[in-house]
Amino acid sequence: MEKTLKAVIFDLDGVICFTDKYHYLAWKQLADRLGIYFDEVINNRLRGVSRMASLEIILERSEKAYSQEEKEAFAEEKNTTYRQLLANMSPADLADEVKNTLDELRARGYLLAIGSSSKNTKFILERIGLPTYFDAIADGTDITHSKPHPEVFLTAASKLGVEPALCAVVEDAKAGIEAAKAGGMVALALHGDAEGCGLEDENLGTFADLLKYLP
Ligand code: B16
Ligand code: MG
Repeated sequence: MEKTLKAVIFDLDGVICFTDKYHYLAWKQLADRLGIYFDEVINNRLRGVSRMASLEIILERSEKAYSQEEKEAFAEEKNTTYRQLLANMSPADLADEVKNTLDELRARGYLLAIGSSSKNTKFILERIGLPTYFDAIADGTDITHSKPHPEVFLTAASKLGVEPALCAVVEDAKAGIEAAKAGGMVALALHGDAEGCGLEDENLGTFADLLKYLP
């Protein structure tokens, strides 16, 4: 890996912490109320995808067509349930491996940022005890184009003041790896459908493996 890399941009859900079970429970509650089939396989398609795009995937199984107004109300309903579930998170949901690796990367001189599709990013970072840890945060509130569009990562790089080619992105979603490559960044895959998707520059076996690739 290039020694000249200056910054690391982390996806949040599926990389820094794991909120997918809460996304699943909240979408499941909505889908059940609407009588729409929803399972873990469909839930996997929602990784890294925006809230409204996630809803469209869920509504693929609906026999009824809904208006834009109804869809916005459904997304809001899901988000209310999701935030109630997120309130259960605490600093115990941040793995020691993740925190120790972040600290070591910072000690090695890298700037650290978050690039997440989630509009709940700041709330989640507060819950896990990292409200002010990162040098920059780009999230769902900053962007109009969701991953695989590179906007969220380009925004993070711009907030850091680092050119995209000198940023590595860590992602668990193939859409995120596509976004990193579209932004001209080094793409590091960790688990999920990012791993082995064919577009990544490296596959990380574990979060701590970052220390092998980022000297
Ligand atoms: P919200 P990431 C993404 O976060 C999640 O992976 C995805 O499942 C979710 O739909 C999206 O955030 C939007 O989240 O409803 O909280 O705005 O993986 O990009 O950190
Ligand atoms: Mg993710």
